Parts: sequence; C-alpha cells; structure tokens
Amino acid sequence: MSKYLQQPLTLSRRRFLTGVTALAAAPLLAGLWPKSALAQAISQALPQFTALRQAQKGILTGAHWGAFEAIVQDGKMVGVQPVKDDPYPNELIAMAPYQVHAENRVKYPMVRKSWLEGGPGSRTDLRGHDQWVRVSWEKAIELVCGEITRLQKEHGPQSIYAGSYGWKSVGMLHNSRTLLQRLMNLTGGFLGYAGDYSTGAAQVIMSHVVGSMEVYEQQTAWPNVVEHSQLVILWGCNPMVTLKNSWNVPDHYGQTGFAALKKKGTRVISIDPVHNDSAKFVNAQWLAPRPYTDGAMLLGIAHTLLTEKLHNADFLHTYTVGFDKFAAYLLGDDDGVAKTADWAADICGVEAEALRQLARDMAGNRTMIMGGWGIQRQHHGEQQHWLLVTVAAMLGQIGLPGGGFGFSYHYSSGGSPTAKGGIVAGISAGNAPRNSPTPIPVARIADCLANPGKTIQFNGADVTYPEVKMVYVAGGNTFHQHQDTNNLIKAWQHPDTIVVNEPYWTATAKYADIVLPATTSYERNDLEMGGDYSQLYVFPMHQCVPPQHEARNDFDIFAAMAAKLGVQDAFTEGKDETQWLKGMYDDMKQQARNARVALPPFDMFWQSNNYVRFPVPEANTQWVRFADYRENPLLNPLGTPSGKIEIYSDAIAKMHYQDCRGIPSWMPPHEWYRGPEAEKYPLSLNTAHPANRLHSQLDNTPLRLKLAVADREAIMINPQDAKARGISPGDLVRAFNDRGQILVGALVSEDVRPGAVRISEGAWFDPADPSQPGSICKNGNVNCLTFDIGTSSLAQGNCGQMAQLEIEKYQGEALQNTAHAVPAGA
Ligand SMILES: Nc1nc2c(c(=O)[nH]1)N[C@H]1C(S)=C(S)[C@@H](COP(=O)(O)OP(=O)(O)OC[C@H]3O[C@@H](n4cnc5c(=O)[nH]c(N)nc54)[C@H](O)[C@@H]3O)O[C@H]1N2
Ligand SMILES: Nc1nc2c(c(=O)[nH]1)N[C@H]1C(S)=C(S)[C@@H](COP(=O)(O)OP(=O)(O)OC[C@H]3O[C@@H](n4cnc5c(=O)[nH]c(N)nc54)[C@H](O)[C@@H]3O)O[C@H]1N2
Ligand SMILES: [Mo]
Repeated sequence: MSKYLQQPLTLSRRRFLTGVTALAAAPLLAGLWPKSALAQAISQALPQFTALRQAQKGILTGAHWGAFEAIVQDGKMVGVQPVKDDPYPNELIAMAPYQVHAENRVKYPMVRKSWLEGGPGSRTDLRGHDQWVRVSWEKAIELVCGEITRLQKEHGPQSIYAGSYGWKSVGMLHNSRTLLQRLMNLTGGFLGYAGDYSTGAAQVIMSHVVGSMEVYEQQTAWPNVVEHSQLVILWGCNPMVTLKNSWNVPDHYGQTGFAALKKKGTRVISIDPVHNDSAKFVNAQWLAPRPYTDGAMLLGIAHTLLTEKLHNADFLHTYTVGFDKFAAYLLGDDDGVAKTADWAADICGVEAEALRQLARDMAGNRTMIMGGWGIQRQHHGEQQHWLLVTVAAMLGQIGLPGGGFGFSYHYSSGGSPTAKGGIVAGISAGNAPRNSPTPIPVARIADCLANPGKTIQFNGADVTYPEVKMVYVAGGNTFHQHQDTNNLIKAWQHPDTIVVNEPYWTATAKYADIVLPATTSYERNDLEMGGDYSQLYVFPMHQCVPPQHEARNDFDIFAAMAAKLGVQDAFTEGKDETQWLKGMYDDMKQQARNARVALPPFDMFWQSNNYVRFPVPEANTQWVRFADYRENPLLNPLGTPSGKIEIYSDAIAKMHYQDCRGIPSWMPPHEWYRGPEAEKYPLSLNTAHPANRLHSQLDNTPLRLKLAVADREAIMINPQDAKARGISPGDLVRAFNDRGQILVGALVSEDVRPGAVRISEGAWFDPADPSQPGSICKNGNVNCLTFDIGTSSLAQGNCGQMAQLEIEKYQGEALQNTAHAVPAGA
C-alpha cells in the first residue's frame, strides 16, 4: 500500500487507550461529575443525557475532528480518548496535546518593528521579514483600537476588511470570526465577504437551478440510500477522507453509511483523476478523467441518454424547464458540435464506450450521484454541478428513495438522520449598522486589496472594490486558503495595518503587523453541537488546561477592545463565559422541552462531564430529499423563478455573461492540458483536501511526519510521468510554473492518472527568501502554483483545484524547512 494512503478505518479504539491506561485518573477532575448513585438516577430519569457514557477518564471536549476526553497531568494535556459512541474515531484527535503545547505558539502580543516605529503603512514591503517587538497586552489593544478609531473616522467602515474567512475552532461562544464582526458592527461596521472557499461556484449556481444553495442541505437519509440505491456514483468525491472533519463536532455517521454500502455490495463507481481512499474502501470501479474535463464527460453521458432514449421525458416535462434548449445544444443545433460520447471521450480521456455504458447503467438502476466539491473549485466550476443535476433530471429519479443526486454526502455527514431536540445558537455578530459596505466575493480579496475602485460582476450585480486600509484576521489562514500566494504577497502590501489573532506563527501571522496570541479551544469553556446535519449531540467543551503563555481567548481580546472603544456592555451584555454558556444551554433546553425531550439543568450538565444525545425519529431515517417536490410540485415548488428545476435559467441568460450561459455547457478552462500553457507546463494539478489535516490546521503536529516525503508536502506522480523526468520515490521535487515554485517530496503511484499530479492543500507557506515574491516555498504550499481569477462572472468562486505546472528533480542546495519555526525575536 502506498504511503500516501492512510487507513482511516483501521484505527482501533484500543490504540487510543494504550498510553492512556498507564495514567492514573487525573486529580484535576476529582469530584467534577456526580457520584455514581446520582449519575444512575439522572440517567434513568433523563435517558438522552447520561445513558451512553463510558467510564470517564478525562475532560470532555470537542474539535472539528471529533469529541474526546482529554487526559491532563500536572496541567499538561498528555493524551486523548474518543467518546464511546463515535463510530469512526478520527486519529487527528490524538494531536490535541500537540496543538496545545506546540512549540510555535504565539506567546506574547507582537508588533512589527517598522509599523511600531513609523506607524500605520510603514514599510509594508517588509511584511514577512521585518523584526518583531514584544509589547504588553495593554499596548497592543491600544494600538489596534487607535487604528480602528482612525480609520472609521477618516475612511469609513469599507476601509476595514474584517470578513476573516476561516475554519477557526469549534465552539458556539468562542467563535473568533463572529466575535470580531460583533466588535466591528458595534464600532461603525466593516467590509465583509459573500460566499465561501468551499462551494463558491456551486452555491450560487444551485440557487438558480434548484432554488437553494443545495450544498449545505440535508441529504436523503443513509438508511434509505443503503436500502434503495443500486448504483452509487462518487463524482469527484472522497468522503472517507473529507468526513473525518466537520464544521461542528462530527458525528462520523457518514462513514457508517459507506461501510453499509460496502457490506451490502452496492455497486459504486468513482470518477476522479485519483484512485481515492473512498473508492478503495468500497471497492469502486475507478474511472479517471483528465482533470477539469468533467463538464465534457457529463455532456457525453447526457447525449447518450438522449439519443438512446434512456431519458425520462415525463419527469423532464413535469419537474424541469428548458430541456429543449439543452437538447438542442447536446445535438449541436446551435454550434454544429454534437456532444457525443466520442466527442467527450476525446476531451476527458475516458473511452467513449465506457461513457455510454455508464449512461446505460445509470438509467438502468436506482442511481444516487454523490458529487464532491473539488470539481467546482475550478474555472467554469458552475457547470459541473449544473450538469450533474441535469443528468440526474434526465434519469428522472430525483425525489425517489435512493435516487437523484446529493452534494453533501462527503461533508459533515450529510444523510445522517436529523434528531429531535434542541439546537445551541451561538453568540451573534449583531446587526450591521445601516449603510454597511457591500460584501465582496470572498475569493476576490487579493484583487480587492490591489485594485481599489475596480468594478467586477457578481451574480448579476456590479461590485466595486473599496480601498481597504486594514485587514483583521481571527480564525483563518489567508496565506494558506488563498490562490496565487505570490500575488497575495504583493496585494497584502497595500493596507496600512494587518492584525491577526492566532494561536500559532502561521504564514498569515508572520505577514501581519500586529499579532495577538489566541488560546486554543482546549484552554476555554464552550458548547458545540455534534453532527451538522443530524443535530444529534450537544457537547460541553470543558477547559482542559489554562491559557498558555500570554494567550487570551478571542472573546476577552475583543471585550478589551470593546471597553477601550466604549462599547463593552453591548459587546459582553454584562455576561461572563459561564453566564453566556448557561444562557445558550437554557435556550437549547427550552427547545428540547418543546420537543418533549427533558434535559438536566445547566449546572448539572456542566458538572457531569457528560454530553447530550438526542433521539432520532424513525421517520427521519427514511427522509428523501425532493420527495415533497416530486409528490406535489405545485404545492411544494422549488425556490427558482419557475418553481422547477432550471436546466435553462432565464435569469442567468439575461446577465449576458460569456463565461456562464443560460444552459449548462462545456467551456475550456483558463488552464488545462490542451491550453497553450500546457506546452511549457504539461502536468495538471489536483489540490485535494488533506487526509491528515484540516487545511493548514495540524501541519505543525507530528502527524505531518507520517505524510511528509523528504520532510516536505508530498506530490503524487504517476510512474510514467516520474520516469520521464528521472524522478524516484522519495526524491525532492521542484514543482513550478510562472506563478511560483515549491519543494515537494515524490510519491510515485499508479493511484494518480498520467498527466495529473496531486499536492494536497494546507502545507504552511515557507519562502526561502521572504523578501522576494516568487522565491521557492520550502514546505510545499500548493497555492504558490494556483491562479487567482473567479470561476466566472456569476459566482466569482475560487479556482484552487487547477493549474498547469511542470516538475523536476530538485538539484539545488539542501534547504531547511522552517515553516513551523518561530520568527527570530518572537
Ligand atoms: N488550492 C486550494 N486552496 C484551497 C482549497 C483547495 O481545495 N485548494 N480549499 C479551500 C477551502 S474549501 C477552504 S474552507 C479554505 C480553508 O482555509 P482556512 O479556513 O483559512 O484554513 P485553516 O487551516 O482551517 O485555518 C484556520 C486558522 O484559524 C486558526 N485558529 C483555530 N482556532 C482559532 C481560534 O480559536 N482563534 C483564532 N484567532 N484562530 C484560530 C488556526 O490556527 C488556523 O491558522 O482553504 C481553501 N483553499
Ligand atoms: N480530512 C479532511 N477533511 C475535510 C477537510 C480537510 O481539510 N481535511 N476540509 C473540509 C472542507 S472545508 C471542505 S470544503 C470539504 C472539501 O470537500 P471536497 O471539495 O469534495 O474535497 P476535495 O478533496 O477538494 O475534492 C474531492 C475529490 O475531488 C477530486 N477532484 C479534483 N479535481 C477533480 C476533477 O477535475 N475531476 C474529478 N472528477 N475529480 C476531481 C479530488 O481528487 C478529490 O478526491 O472537506 C472537508 N473535510
Ligand atoms: Mo471548505
């Protein structure tokens, strides 16, 4: 088995326990939860509460990677143990102790020397390689507040970009981004963002096509899929990896769904340039299109369905609009090109007969198409999901048990049946002041910083970039998330002031002016839901260790600023951490009570070191997405202008965009294997999400060493491509194009199709010479290679999942990887 492939499923609970069993019960916890007689009494009275708990060894908390008990000794976190009813514990939780005690924690408030001495806007070209000066918390708060006051007064709220996109940590109170926005809303407003990096293209196009973002909707419930689906298509979808982590604490139920498919022997086909872990897990048939050619492939399938009369004309007539226009395009009536399977095969590299067979198999079986999101993080990324819906509509199984499409089976356990109880609502960002600036599309940030006054198109509207003078990031890693890092470095020099709250010295922190040390979630108390779609659990997140070094909770950082800016009462509402949590719990408890689920009072819940698991109504285990629409399209219309599925969108057609037309279509992307750039850069990049990280999070833990090759991010190369370049497994490789160059370690494997290479997103940016944009990244940050344009005028999503590049065996001097080092003087 290749080194690349982790075995997410072989992780035994026992492995967590070894190491833990050696430890005596942590003294810190003595007396924290009810003595057994009381616990038993409660569990009998309130079965949702205590019935499921194991013998408690540690302090219950949670993370994006799962709920767990932290084992704490002498004030240090030393181990973890997953909660008892996690069906697929994620080994990433074992990294929690390393998160807390990481060597590259930001220890004190720090200010960039030139900024401190010369004031806002000083030597912004030195960001990333200036000296750092330690200041007191008091001084740091004063500096930031002075800047907020100055800019609000002189330039207005549009000069402060506080969108702060990012995955932060779980927790409904200590939500860094929301807290930042809460402060900004109270002090005059700020420039925010629209959309996200995950589904930028799909969420906009789906709103036009099916009347909701779709990507974040509950899916047909897993038990229904397992019972009824005869064929499952994983289209650019790798759930066994991407289900490891969730936005809330994961319930990991999705993996049980795939395990059930495997056990039943349901046929699965995976369509991906990479033979991914999920395909292997369910023994899927692997079809490997050339990267970024899925649009053509889907058209070849649609053409086959139409010409072989395998399409469901009744369904199309009743439930969709505009199929006639699409059929004309398929047949080539308007452009003279019939989108036959042969035409598609020539583009996508999958044989025409395989495409025809795929169309027949889909039509001949109850078929569920599970679409991932990598395929829409591409130029013209809107088309892929539009075409997936169109093909599903042609099959006519939308709204039937086990049929249709689902765009969230790979994310946060979509399809995990929804429970009945209460929901913890988090702290809110409050109301934006009147005349707040129009948000910019999130992935246009570098363009905005560099080009104030420029107007772009966005979903039928004009958006004009304001002049941004200050960027505030709390809970995101811009230097990881954004495309074309070297372009970002230049754009990043425009604002006067950049403030970053961070637990670690990420590249974003290194490129800031003021860095404020934030706690990790294990250093504070919080609450979080478990299961984004199932809403199955409420987890307490108990503080495990005291704040490290001089780190402070984001809440306390912003509360101190609120005090300085005269809005403390409005910010804190006069409540401390415990009072906030009690309020949130009580609201949730009232909802649960209305749903006839009894819960203990907050104090008892909190003291017990226990979590809530809500009951799942039987009916929800058989819930089918779009069943109500299918049942009665007049009574339950979709939220589109026609109320139906829009294969033709008049609203989009009227925008007159060249790069997104009124029907889904094939448009060659900005860069691909047939573009002019391919002569110099013949390889196509795939930047999937990392198996053993959450983006850049956890790159600074020992788990990295398991995946790193030659101490760098791995690049997966097909043996043919490696051989042609004299590259052997384990070699240091330079991957490059006109935008940048990175050092990566060669993983030679048949798991990637020839012509494509895989470098996961999330390796921390580590330029060999930070004073030179374009200098080689020594750790393998893939966004040095990607390009920074919008998916189209419609959605302006990011194109992070594509770029042409070349690779060569690295012959230069050995460069030390310093991605996780603390900058000198800090
Ligand atoms: N090329 C390419 N690029 C991509 C993608 C891709 O597929 N390809 N994927 C994109 C996608 S889908 C996404 S969602 C983005 C993700 O991009 P990000 O969300 O920026 O990625 P994270 O690594 O999760 O960054 C979160 C940061 O928040 C910090 N943090 C954690 N907890 C706290 C806290 O309590 N307080 C504070 N102040 N900070 C905290 C972490 O240390 C970390 O630095 O990346 C995007 N970029
Ligand atoms: N372990 C882990 N889990 C995560 C995350 C993480 O960082 N790590 N991030 C979370 C977040 S924020 C998000 S948005 C989701 C992301 O979920 P996705 O966007 O679905 O995940 P990706 O890994 O980007 O892409 C999924 C698959 O698409 C394939 N693919 C890429 N390009 C093409 C193409 O041109 N054609 C075809 N057919 N397939 C292609 C990739 O090879 C990959 O196997 O995952 C979430 N879960
Ligand atoms: Mo994402």
